[in-house]
Amino acid sequence: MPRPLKAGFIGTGFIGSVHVRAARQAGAHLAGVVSSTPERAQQAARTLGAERAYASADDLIGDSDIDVVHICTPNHLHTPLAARALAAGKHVICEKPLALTHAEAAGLVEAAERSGRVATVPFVYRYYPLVREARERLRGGEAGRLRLMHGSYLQDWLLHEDDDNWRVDAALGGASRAFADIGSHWCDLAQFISRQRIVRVSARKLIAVPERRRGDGGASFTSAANAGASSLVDTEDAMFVHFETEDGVLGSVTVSQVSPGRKNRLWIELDASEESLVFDQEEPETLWCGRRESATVIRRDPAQLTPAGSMLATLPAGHPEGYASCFEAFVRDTYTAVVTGDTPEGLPTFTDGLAAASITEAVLASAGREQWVEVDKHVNA
Ligand code: SOE
Repeated sequence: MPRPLKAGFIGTGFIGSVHVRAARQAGAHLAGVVSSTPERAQQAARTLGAERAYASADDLIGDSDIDVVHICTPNHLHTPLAARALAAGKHVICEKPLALTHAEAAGLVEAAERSGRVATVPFVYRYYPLVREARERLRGGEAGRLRLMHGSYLQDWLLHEDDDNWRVDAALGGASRAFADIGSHWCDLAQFISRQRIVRVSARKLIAVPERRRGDGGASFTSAANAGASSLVDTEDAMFVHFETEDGVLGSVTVSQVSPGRKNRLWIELDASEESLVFDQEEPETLWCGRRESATVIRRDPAQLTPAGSMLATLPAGHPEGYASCFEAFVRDTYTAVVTGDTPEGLPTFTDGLAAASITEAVLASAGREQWVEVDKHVNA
């Protein structure tokens, strides 16, 4: 029997621990972790059940025993760490946004191609069985010709001026905050389900909380402790985007991290000529299919879904699955690609991370110029 893959994790916050659990579920050996301090790394290694704490990211990357490096750090470290891990011959799973700029993301795609290693980005919402079902209904022609895509991705964890997080600081999180962090997920999902690329955008941005009291760096989805001095904010709390795809499908999305009561509400509707399809990631056990005569709610019942959907359903109907199951399926597919050399259908790679970086840069350019911008032609324009 082949030995289990050895995985190392750089970053042990909320998302780092999600990666560790998914890797364990996929059968990896949890070789070690790196955190922002050696003490935190030791604590995380104990809590998460990893073999050891490394003193630095370079120590982990330099360990010839490790096969796969998971990068779960603040955004500004993604590019340098992913480049070093690929150069050291590691397979890489790098959190989104893959890079702070289109140019950096393009460099990583080239580095991944040169290395021949597997390089993926966790656009994990692709792994909901009912997302695959919606994709299948459009592919099979059952829903008719796609005309419109619209929806929103809303959170409230950055609602108040004393809500702080490293993402607020453009030097650590990048010039775009809400859009790069969660709008990128929505656009990836829209493109994945529709199999169409977003090619033009028109955007407006909102900084609803222009000054924030800085805290301790703040973990995602928690309020900052010890709120300190105020500083000006230059990353957006919300973004409104109109877009057009390569086939002329029109769309719009509202992205916000300041919508009271909304925790992680990714909602997408695709309106085709015969049927509208609605997926709400906070209610992921159902897909709403509307027709003029009647509307149906499709449930995540492996016995009723098409093979594309049922292959991702791990539990019988009525036993709710969710975000963690998606993450597990994504990590399992990445490891399958490492072991077999074959890319499972729908695996999001660095190329998809680059596509998200292109859209983000176009959205920022459009919001700045207040005009429509072509996604692939905006760079250095
Ligand atoms: C915070 O907004 C966050 O953790 C994102 O960074 C994730 O990608 C998203 O899945 C949930 O929200």
